[in-house]
Amino acid sequence: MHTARCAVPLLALALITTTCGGGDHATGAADGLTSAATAPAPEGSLPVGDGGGAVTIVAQNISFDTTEISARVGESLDITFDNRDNGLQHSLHVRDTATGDQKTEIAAGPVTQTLQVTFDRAGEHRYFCDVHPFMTGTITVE
Ligand SMILES: [Cu+2]
Repeated sequence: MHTARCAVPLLALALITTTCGGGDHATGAADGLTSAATAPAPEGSLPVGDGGGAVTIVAQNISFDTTEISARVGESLDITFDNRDNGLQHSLHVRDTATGDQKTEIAAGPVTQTLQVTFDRAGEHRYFCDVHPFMTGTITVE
């Protein structure tokens, strides 16, 4: 009998390197992205500029809704002129500001315009519409 069995035992080198520490879980959970976006949100209220005032004058039905305004010498007054007369032209013309007369362009509504005026002397200052001179008001400056 001649049975030659070449039984080469494959010693499987089971080098199973078990890397312990299975997966680094959230180690650095305390860093970074805490988005504390503190947005200072000024709302849509009328901005009162530093040291000045603001007022809105509406032109509607060929008249100003505001005809009495107060202001102070040397302080700027931001006027929003809101022409709501559809298809009708108005302007806002302010007399005797620190830089002379100031006025918006004559424009047909609906349109909103702005005018910033400053007065260098006290008293009553008239304003009116160039198209309709009977549309008038007074800014009392003190
Ligand atoms: Cu007018």
